[in-house]
Amino acid sequence: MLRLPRVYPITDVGITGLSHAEQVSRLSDGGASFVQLREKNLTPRDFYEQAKVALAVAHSRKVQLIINDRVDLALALQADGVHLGQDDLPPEAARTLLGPQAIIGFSTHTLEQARKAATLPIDYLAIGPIFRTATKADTAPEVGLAGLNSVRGAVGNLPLVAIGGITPANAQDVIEAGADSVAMISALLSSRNIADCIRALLLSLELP
Ligand code: TZP
Ligand code: MG
Repeated sequence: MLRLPRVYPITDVGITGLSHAEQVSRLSDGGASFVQLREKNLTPRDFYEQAKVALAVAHSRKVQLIINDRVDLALALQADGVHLGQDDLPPEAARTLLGPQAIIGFSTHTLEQARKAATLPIDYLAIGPIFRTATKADTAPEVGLAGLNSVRGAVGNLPLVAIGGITPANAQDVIEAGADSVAMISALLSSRNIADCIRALLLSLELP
């Protein structure tokens, strides 16, 4: 069973103005051991080039790195895995392509989707948006802490990542509602010092 760190950082070039590689470097300085690269604007060719550099940085620091959306890039780069949405390649197909060792994560937005996802060949499930977020356009309705708690109950001990509107101020509540890990984009990446921010979060959310 995959053991995710309490904080699940996701890169965003638009928010930071930094390359994916530089974001991985700063996150790793703050203690991140797992990062998702998320890129919605570059061509596949340019994302491939950027992800290649980011992966070299990650692996030189023993950070696991997974790629949002693109199974082809994950495969070509030998990344640690992929994070898929409801409209991406199905997790079964990704598993066939990437093999048993790859980390495959899958986004869900409702209890029903989460129930179905729990039967798929995935390593963790993401549920969100938990709260309102400006980072992703056209998100599904907010799941809320009660919704998150129902998902926790429905998916057994499958690793569960909560995403959407999570900040240092509400992260503890999200963990208490049943998430194993909190994904963060804007709250982490728009902080003055990314490394200090994730370091403090990892410390505060550590298991007792
Ligand atoms: N999926 C659901 S909400 C979201 C994604 C990618 C955006 C999360 O960003 P933030 O800034 O942590 O709210
Ligand atoms: Mg996606």
